[in-house]
Amino acid sequence: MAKYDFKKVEKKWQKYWAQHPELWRAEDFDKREKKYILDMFPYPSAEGLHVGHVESYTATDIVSRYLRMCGKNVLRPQGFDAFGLPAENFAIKTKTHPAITTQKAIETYKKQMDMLGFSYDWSREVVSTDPEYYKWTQWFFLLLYKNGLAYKKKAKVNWCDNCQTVLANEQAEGGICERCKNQVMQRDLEQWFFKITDFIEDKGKTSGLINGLEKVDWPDSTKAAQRNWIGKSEGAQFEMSVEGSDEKIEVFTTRLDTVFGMTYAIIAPEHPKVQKLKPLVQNWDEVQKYIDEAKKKSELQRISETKEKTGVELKGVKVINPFTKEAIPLFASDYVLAYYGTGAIMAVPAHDERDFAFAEEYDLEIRPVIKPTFDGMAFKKIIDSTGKVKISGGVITYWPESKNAEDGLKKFIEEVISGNRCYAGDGILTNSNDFNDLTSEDARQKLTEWLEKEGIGRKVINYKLRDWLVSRQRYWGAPIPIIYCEKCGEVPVPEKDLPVELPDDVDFMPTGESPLVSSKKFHNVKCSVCGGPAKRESDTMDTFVCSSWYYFRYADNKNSKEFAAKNKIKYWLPVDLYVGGAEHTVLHLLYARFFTKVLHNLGYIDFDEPFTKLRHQGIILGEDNEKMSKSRGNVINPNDVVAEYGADALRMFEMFMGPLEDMKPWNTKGIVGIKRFLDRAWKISEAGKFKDSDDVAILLNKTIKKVTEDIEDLKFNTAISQLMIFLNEAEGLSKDSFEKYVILLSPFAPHMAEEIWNELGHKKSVFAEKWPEYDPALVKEEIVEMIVQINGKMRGKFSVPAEISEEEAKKLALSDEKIKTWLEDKEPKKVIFEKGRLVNFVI
Ligand code: ANZ
Ligand code: ZN
Repeated sequence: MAKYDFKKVEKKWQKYWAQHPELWRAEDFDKREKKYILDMFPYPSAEGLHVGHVESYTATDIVSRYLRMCGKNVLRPQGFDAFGLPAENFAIKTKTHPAITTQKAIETYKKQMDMLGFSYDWSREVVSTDPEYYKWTQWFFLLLYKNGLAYKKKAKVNWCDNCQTVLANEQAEGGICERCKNQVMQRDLEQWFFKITDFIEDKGKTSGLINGLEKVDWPDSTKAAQRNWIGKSEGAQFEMSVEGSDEKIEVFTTRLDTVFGMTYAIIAPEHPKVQKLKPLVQNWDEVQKYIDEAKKKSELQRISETKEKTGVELKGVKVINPFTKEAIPLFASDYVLAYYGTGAIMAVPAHDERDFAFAEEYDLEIRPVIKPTFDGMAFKKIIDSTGKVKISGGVITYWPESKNAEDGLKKFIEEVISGNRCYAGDGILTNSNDFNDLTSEDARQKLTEWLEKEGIGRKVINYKLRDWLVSRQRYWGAPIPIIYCEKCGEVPVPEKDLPVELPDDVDFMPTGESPLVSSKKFHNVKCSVCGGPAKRESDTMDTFVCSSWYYFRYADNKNSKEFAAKNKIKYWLPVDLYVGGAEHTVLHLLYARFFTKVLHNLGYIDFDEPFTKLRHQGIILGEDNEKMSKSRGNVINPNDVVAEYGADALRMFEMFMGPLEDMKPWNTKGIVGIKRFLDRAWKISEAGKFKDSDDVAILLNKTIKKVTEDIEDLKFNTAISQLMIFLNEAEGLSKDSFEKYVILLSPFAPHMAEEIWNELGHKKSVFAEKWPEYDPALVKEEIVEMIVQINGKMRGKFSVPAEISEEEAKKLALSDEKIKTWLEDKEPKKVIFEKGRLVNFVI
C-alpha cells in the first residue's frame, strides 16, 4: 500500500487547478443563484501569510467549494490592499521603492495561497496600488467632493514627529504612535475630510450608520462596536448665568435628572469662554499656566479613566444653577473636552465617577440626589456566584461584608445617600425640590420641558463620531485629485484626466512635507480650467479609502469606464458572507458602509448595506497560550506546517481547533491527529474492498446532514468531528457511500479528495460533482425522555432528540416556567448532563 505522499499529490492538484480556472470562475449574469463570499483583502507584508489568514481563508474556501457543488454561482475573489505606511516605512528602512517590495510581497502571498489550495477566481484580482484601481479611488474622492461630502479645513490632528505624518485617532491610542511607539503631538493643519457624519442617521431613503445595523446579520459585539464608535448620546443642553456678568456658560448633560446635585461646573481649558471671563478671574496666572499644560496633551490622554483628575478653580467666577438659583464655583479641567458637547459640564460628584474623583481631590461638596432602586430582576442579578452582592448601575461594586442581598442593598443605599459613594445609575429623585420621587427617566423629561419653557435649554443629541480625516502627508497612497490654481483656486481634476499617477521621481524619506512636493513633474501643472500655472495637491489618501469600495470592483474589475457596471453590481452585490478579523475592523466596516450609503443615496445602487452577513475568525495564540509574536518566538509559520504535514492537514487542523470565532491556542499534537485521520481516509480508498450495509446508510445520511448544516452555520469543527465519527464507525462501506463521503471531505481537504476521487476511477475533478443529499427518512431523530433535576430531585420531564447537546438541553429546561420557579432565579453552581437522560442543576 502506497503511503500518501502529500507533497506530490498537493503539487499535482494545484497544477491541475491552475490549468482549470473555470472550476472557480464566477460567471456574470448566470441563471444559477449567485453567492458572493468575501475575504478581507490582505495587506501584503514582507512577512507573508500568518496562521490567522489561513484560518479565515480556509473558512471561506470551504464555504465556496461547498456552495459551488450545491450548484451556486460563487464569486470568491482575492486582492491586495497594498498602499500604506508599513510599506513606506519598510521602503525607507531598506531603501527600496515600495512598488518593488509590495510587488514581491504580493507574489509571496499568492504563492502561499496556491500552496494552501484556496479556490480563488484570480481573474478578478484587484490591487489597490494599480493605477487602474486607484483611478477609481480618485473618482470616488471626486464624487464625494462634487456632492459636498469632501471638504478641506484646518484641524487639530494627531501628529507623529518620528513618522512625520498625521495619524487617525485609532493609530494614536493612548497618545502613542501605533507604528513607532513615539509620543503623538497635536498640530493644526489643513486637512481633507469626508462628511461621514452626514450618514449617521437615515438620509432620504438611505438607512443611516446606526439604523442600518438592524438589517445585517453581524456579531452583536461588532454591531455594538460600531454603535460605540458613533457614540450617539441623547441629553440636554442649557445655559447658566455667570454671577455679576452678562456671560453665560452652556453645558451638555445626559443626566439632567441629577441637576440638583450639581455642586460646581467645569469648562474645558481651551474653551474661548475662559478668555472672556479673564477680567473676573482673580488667579489668572495660575489659570493660564494650566491652559498651557493642557494644550500639550492629546484628547485620548485627557479622557483616560485611570488618569488623576487635575484642574484649577476660576476664582472670582460663580455660575448660577438655574434650577436652584444657587451660585457655585467654576473650574477649568482637562477631563472636559473642548470639542464635545458644549465644552463645559455641570458636575455632579454624587453620581458621576469622574466628578466624584475630582470632588474628593479638591474637597468639593458631594450632594446625593438619586436613590438607587432595582426592579425585581435586577435585584436578583446582583447576587453573584460567590454569594457576594453585586450592584450594577453604571458601577459594579462588590459588597463582601453583607449577609445577604437585601442587607447589601440597604448598606449600599445608605452609603450613596450619605455621599460616601458614587452611584451612576438611574433611580428615584431626592433632594430635588418639586421633582422629588420621580424616576430618573421621568425627571429628565420634565426637567427638559422646564428648560424649554424658560427658554434656556433644550433636548440635544450628540455624537462622538467626527468627519473622516482622509489626507496623509505620505508618498505611498492614492494622490488626491485636486489642483490649486493661482486664479481659480481649488479645482477638481477632470475625470478624463484620471488617474493622477503617483510619480516615481520622489524622495520618500520623511521631511515633514508631503513627499510628492519633491516631484517637480507631479507638483507643477497647468490649471484644467484656465490653463494657468497651478500646483497639485500633494497629500495622498488614507488607505481606508482604497478598502472602502474594493468589494464593488471584484464584480467588474476590468471596467475602464466605471468603477463597476451597474448591472454587474446589481447581480453580485451585496456580499453574502464577509469573513475577517474582529480587531482593527471597526473603522473599515464603518467607512465601507459609508461609501455604500453614499452610492445608494446618489442613486448608483439599490442597497445600502454592503455586507449582509459578517463573521470573524478568532485569534490563534501560540502553543504557550500567548499572543504570537516574534519576540516570544512562538510564531507558527504556515510554510513550515505545510512542509511537514501538508496543506490539507493545516487547513483541517485550523478548522478543527475550535469554533471559528473563538480565540484558541496552536497545538502541534492536534495537527498530528488530523494527519492521522487523513491517512486513514487514504487507506480506505487504497484497500478498495467495498461492501454494502444498512448501518452505513444511516450513518452516512446523518453525516451528510450534519456536515451540510455545519458548513452552512460555519461550524467547521463539529463538521470535521462528524467526518471522523464516520470513519471510525463505518464498517462495510460500499463504493457509492465512500464516494459520497469523499465529496463531503473535499471542501476541507481538497487535494486528498481529488486524489482519492481520481483513484476511484473518475476522470473529472471532484469539485465538478454535486453535493450529496440525505434521505430525511434515514435521519429521523430518535426522541427520548429527559429528566430535569434540581439538586438531584426530579422537577420535570421533557421529550427531546436523543442527540440533544448540553447547551440545548440547558436552554430548554431553563425556558420552562416551572423549572424557573424551582431555581428561584439562582445561577446554578454546576450542571450535570447525561446525554439523552438528564440535566441536573446544582444550586
Ligand atoms: C452631568 C452628569 C451627571 C453627567 C451624572 C453624567 C452623570 P456621553 O454619554 O459620553 O455623551 N460631558 C459632557 N460634555 C463633556 C465634555 N465636553 N467632556 C467631557 N465630559 C463631558 O456623556 C455625556 C456626559 O459626559 C454628560 O453628562 C457630562 O456629564 C459629560 F450623574 O452631566 B454629565
Ligand atoms: Zn485656473
